[in-house]
Amino acid sequence: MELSGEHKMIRKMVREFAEAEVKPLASEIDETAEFPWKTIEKMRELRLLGMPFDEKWGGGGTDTLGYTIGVEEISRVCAATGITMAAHTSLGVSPIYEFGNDKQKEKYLPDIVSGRKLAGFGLTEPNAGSDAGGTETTAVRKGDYYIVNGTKCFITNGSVAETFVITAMTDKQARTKGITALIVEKGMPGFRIGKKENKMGIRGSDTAELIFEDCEVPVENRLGEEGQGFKIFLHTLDGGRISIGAMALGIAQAALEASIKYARERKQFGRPIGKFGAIQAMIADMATDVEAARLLVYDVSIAKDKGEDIIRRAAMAKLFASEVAMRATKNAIQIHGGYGYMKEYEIERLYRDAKITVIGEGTSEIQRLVIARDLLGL
Ligand code: COS
Repeated sequence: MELSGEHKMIRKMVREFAEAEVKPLASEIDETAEFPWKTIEKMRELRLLGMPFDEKWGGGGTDTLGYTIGVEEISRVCAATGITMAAHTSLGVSPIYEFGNDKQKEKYLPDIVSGRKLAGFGLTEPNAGSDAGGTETTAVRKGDYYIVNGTKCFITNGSVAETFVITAMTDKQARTKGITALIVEKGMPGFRIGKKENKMGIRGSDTAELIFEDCEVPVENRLGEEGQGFKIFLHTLDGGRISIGAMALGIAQAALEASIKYARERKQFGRPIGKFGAIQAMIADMATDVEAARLLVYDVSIAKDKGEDIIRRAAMAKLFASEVAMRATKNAIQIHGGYGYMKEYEIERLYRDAKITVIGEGTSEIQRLVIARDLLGL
């Protein structure tokens, strides 16, 4: 796909930044699982934490495709930083940007769109993963407040973000139509951060529990009406799935580039291993996969800005790109042989980082369910 001059510039700018500032830390934050605050500060200065939002709120003013390219480029060098950016932007900021009233936008957007404060999204619970409607967190109205009780788990940016949008049940009988979205802030009485997770991959990103114990959330922090929370969240996840597709694409691109470089340099049986058909086939398939994933992810990014229905296409792009990332990183290790298995070569990190993309923001099984339901209309 031929990109416009503006999109090419975005790629160039983000790639230069990623190579210079993000890549040198990728291995270290993977090893130490330390959140890359210094990188986040630099991303804030470049408006990389609010790329698709209006400049009046401190955003980058790009379209969704520009943002997709941004997440792809950051993830190409460090998926942990990529997911931090994607979760903040697509899951943390977007619901307030799209569904907030004027007062909520004025109160929250300047800080989170500019990235002065990080944002997160609290949907998943110990007993509500794929079944996102199974939310057990409750919000009981008491005067001008909701009293919130429950636990959210596996929340990206959980311990580093200051503003979250969460789901809570306000009417259990109404099932998914009884779920309400609330904006919560760190520091609200009764809201605390629980366990910080020790993960297989994307280790430099932050994942933590959010715990609510009789937390008082002002009614004015309700996003939309009571009962609209489930649809707000599913809509938000459609956009989030594009960003996970972009992250997977960046990881797959990195695996492809490393494999090409290694296949040209590594000599066995007196010649570069890239001369052997078995290696050529893996590289050819990897490149074809990456190209196809890119087309799907870019196409749905453009469709989103046109206001088209993207539910199926976002699921397809995320499903395909994440499975491409799995295949590409697996074969990149195979091409690198023993060296690929060693931490020094940084290929095994790509493999570990790729795995979350077939799980987070809806497993591959859920994406197939969303696609099939849409096609079959059942
Ligand atoms: N955007 C807006 N509304 C949507 C929607 C979407 N993408 N998808 C469905 N809806 C609506 C439906 O139209 C339905 O509305 P009505 O009741 O008015 O008809 C309502 O939401 C409920 O939908 P549905 O009955 O399909 O809900 P289910 O509980 O059966 O399941 C799935 C929905 C499985 C698709 C949903 O739970 C899901 O996406 N699960 C995965 C969650 C996930 O990704 N978790 C990871 C979070 S990581 S941040």
